[in-house]
Amino acid sequence: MSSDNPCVLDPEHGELLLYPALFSAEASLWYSQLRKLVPWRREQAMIFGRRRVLPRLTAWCAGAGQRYRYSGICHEPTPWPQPLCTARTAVEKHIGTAFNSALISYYRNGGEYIGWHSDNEASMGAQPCIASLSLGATRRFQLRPRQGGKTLSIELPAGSLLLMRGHSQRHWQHRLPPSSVARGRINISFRHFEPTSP
Ligand SMILES: O=C(O)CCC(=O)C(=O)O
Ligand SMILES: [Mn+2]
Repeated sequence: MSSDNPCVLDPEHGELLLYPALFSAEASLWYSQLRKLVPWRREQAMIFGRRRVLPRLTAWCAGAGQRYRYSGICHEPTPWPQPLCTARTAVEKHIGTAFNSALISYYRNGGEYIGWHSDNEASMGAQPCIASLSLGATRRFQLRPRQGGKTLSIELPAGSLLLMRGHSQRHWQHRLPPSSVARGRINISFRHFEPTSP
């Protein structure tokens, strides 16, 4: 783990913090281990009333029986592979917050992406703290204020950690647009999950 200082992306509120090289030493091993060990799934979502296959692979690591539902997707929980436990402990130690779940996405090439959204489901709590760890290819990530205003574009290299906390999910949307890179990327979005219904 390197001891780099965060870059504050929203100086007014200080709720979006980027540590560009926090886990650059560990990133390559975690990427290759997780690519092999995670039971990747291709989920379908309901978007504007139509079933669509997600343009990425995903896995939801959480406690037994803790399903994560949004946009017509129901992620069944899968056990935590060892490298993910190692990464979680390292992230928790650095930022001083505990996480009980992780949504993991595998973008096999630049053609795979995630569209504009906020992670603001009730099950994430009123002020979710999301620690987003990037592994593999560097990709551009964008944030736009919900009230309108300038879109922020940042690069997320392997080993970077983006912290989204406080009211940031209420004030901002984010996405990972398609790109021309050929290499794959894994994103781990550590969260604290509070199931709201059985
Ligand atoms: O891949 C990323 O950097 C973002 C993933 C994301 O927004 C999510 O899983 O909710
Ligand atoms: Mn998200």
